[in-house]
Amino acid sequence: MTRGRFITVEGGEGAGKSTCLEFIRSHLEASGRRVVVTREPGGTPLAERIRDLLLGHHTDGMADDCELLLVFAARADHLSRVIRPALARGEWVLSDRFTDATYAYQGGGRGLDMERIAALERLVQGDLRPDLTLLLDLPVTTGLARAAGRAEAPDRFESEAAAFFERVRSTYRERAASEPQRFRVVDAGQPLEEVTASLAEVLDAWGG
Ligand code: Z5A
Repeated sequence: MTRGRFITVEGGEGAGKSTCLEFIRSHLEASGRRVVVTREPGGTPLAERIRDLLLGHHTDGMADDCELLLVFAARADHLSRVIRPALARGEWVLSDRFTDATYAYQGGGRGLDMERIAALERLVQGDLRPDLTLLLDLPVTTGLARAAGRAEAPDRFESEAAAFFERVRSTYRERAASEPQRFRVVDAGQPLEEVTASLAEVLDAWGG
């Protein structure tokens, strides 16, 4: 059986990933793909528990290396129970964030060594990389203004300063520029109908 395709959606705070994910799923399904929608950190019961640890506030904080290892621990479970089996069944996997987020948040945001992240990536993923990564890019101030409209209290990442999100955005953009064959950058600062029209165009042109 032909292996399915692995598509990831990335972006900073308030980029509209959750909003766009449903559009992407229905666009792919309309062209006959069987699609599994998932997210990181999370995607399995155990990885969702790790997500709670990662996003929750802790009185004594969390060591940066602990955060990095928890992200990859969750990813290992997600890969072995959801992503790899679905791809092997010929299904398409659409994930809200994946390892580019680790480079952006733990590498760019926290300043951890990119080589150590790359070593964990090889250890946990082997050769598996997304086939296509859609980067929803927008100015940090626009994203933070959108996120400020939410009812829930900010989680541990959302509580970071604007400078942290500027480093996250720069890292995403640098990664997109260095891997143009895998990344497609979509201007997420446009009105939603224009963002979804751009996504449809990108998906149709890529084809899989
Ligand atoms: N994290 C990490 O550190 N390392 C890793 O390896 C991984 C993750 C995988 C949780 O991710 C955190 O985990 C994340 C990084 C870290 N922290 N942060 N920040 P998440 O994806 O669950 O969290 P999030 O980035 O905060 O996602 P979100 O809350 O779901 O936001 P979003 O999906 O990008 O945006 P949205 O909810 O679709 O839209 C936000 C609002 O904007 C909403 O009111 C929309 O109606 C509105 N919106 C959306 N698009 C538009 C447009 N085009 N115009 C106007 N308004 C819009």
